[in-house]
Amino acid sequence: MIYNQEMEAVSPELKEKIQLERLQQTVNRVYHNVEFYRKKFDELGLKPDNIKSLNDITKLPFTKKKDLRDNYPFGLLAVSKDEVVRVHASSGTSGKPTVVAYTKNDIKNWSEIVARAIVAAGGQKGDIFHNAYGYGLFTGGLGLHFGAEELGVATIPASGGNTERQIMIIEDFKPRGIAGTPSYILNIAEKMMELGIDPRKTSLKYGIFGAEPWSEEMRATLENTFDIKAIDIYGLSEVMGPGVAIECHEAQDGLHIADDHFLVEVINPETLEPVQDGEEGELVFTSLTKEAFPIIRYRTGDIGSITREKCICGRTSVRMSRVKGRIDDMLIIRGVNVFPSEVERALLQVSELAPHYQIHLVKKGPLDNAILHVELGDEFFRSISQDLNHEKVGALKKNISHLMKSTCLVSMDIVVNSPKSIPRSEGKAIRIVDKRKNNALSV
Ligand code: DLL
Repeated sequence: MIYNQEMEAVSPELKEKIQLERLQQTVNRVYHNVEFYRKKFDELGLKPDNIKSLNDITKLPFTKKKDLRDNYPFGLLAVSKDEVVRVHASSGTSGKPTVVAYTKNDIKNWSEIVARAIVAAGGQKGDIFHNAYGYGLFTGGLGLHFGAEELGVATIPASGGNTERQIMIIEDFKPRGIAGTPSYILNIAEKMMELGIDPRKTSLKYGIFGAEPWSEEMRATLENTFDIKAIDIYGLSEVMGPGVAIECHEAQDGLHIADDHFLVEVINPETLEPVQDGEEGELVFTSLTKEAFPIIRYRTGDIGSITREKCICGRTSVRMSRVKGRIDDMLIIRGVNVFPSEVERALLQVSELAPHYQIHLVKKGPLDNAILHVELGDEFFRSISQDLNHEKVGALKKNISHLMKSTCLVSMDIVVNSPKSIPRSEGKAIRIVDKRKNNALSV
């Protein structure tokens, strides 16, 4: 089923017409209402009238996270404060958060976009829907919540944390759908098993997972653990929040971008030139309908690719690949680039391990070193009489080390831990722990 057939399955020609009109409106809006953009346009000798086709987007300046920080908190608003009905913020790794804002109309559009996303994921009116994304300044909780209400599902605002209570609610309220970060939902499954509850026997049929990078192997783990369809949802607060793109349950093959609201480009992060469809690069988004916080060519820092090929579900949008990770999270280990999600893909194939890991960056003499922390599964741990010095652990370490070399082309020290010793997340998982003084992720 498609929530908004008219728009989601619109012909590419009409879509482009709508996009151009909306792009021109957005460019006018920011030029006249946001000093930051007016200055940037003037520096480039650019007037809103110069945007005559969708290709002219490349004439526009990029926006970066730093621009949001420099204009903290409300410097990039394109409406007066009395039109703002909601504020969200994303916590930066350091310093002040980046703040975003929404008018009533923005919330209406966002809710519809998320309603479309839930339907794409296999949800339908009348469902009970367990929302385990955090409620608060983070866009996950309220973003999914308003979309679910718009669709007409009974929404449980569970938020993140208090896992035993979440399990009681799932057992008693019998939701069909669940949403949360993949790492937290896995955490719920683990707790269920500890309590003697079989996650495959719950009422759940589909899960909407995102807000952090995850792999196809993690999808298989989640689908097998819960006997559900696991659907990838993408978004970021600067562009709107969850729902910028969603996989359809029909194909589970790329995420449909809500491209009547967000125009996507993929660029080479070094040259800033566009790359071909299908080629990997940095995702860049321009909002087309946002009023309070329009954003022009936002450099997400996320690595992915796009395709314009038809999807079997009937939606006609551009699709993006899974996000491999953020450029900032890419490790350069002795000259080889590797994303934590690639490490995850390899590790999840090792049956002796639990699907939890962390990469620690430490100083080793004058050099930096990456240490991969993995965790044994319960069954294997019991089979070696809980002895981490068992010879099978030594052999396992060697195997993992070989696997890292053959699949990720990197050498990492491996530390094998007992079950449940790697910290569990209640929201976004922490995959990289930087124990060095400087923060450059190059080792
Ligand atoms: O994470 C919004 C969101 C909430 C998306 C719930 C999906 C579900 P931020 O906190 O601003 O917003 O973080 C955005 O998270 O730039 C990506 O690096 C990462 N991210 C989000 N979704 C995915 C995904 C929300 N499906 C940042 N796969 C983005 C990989 C993702 N990374």
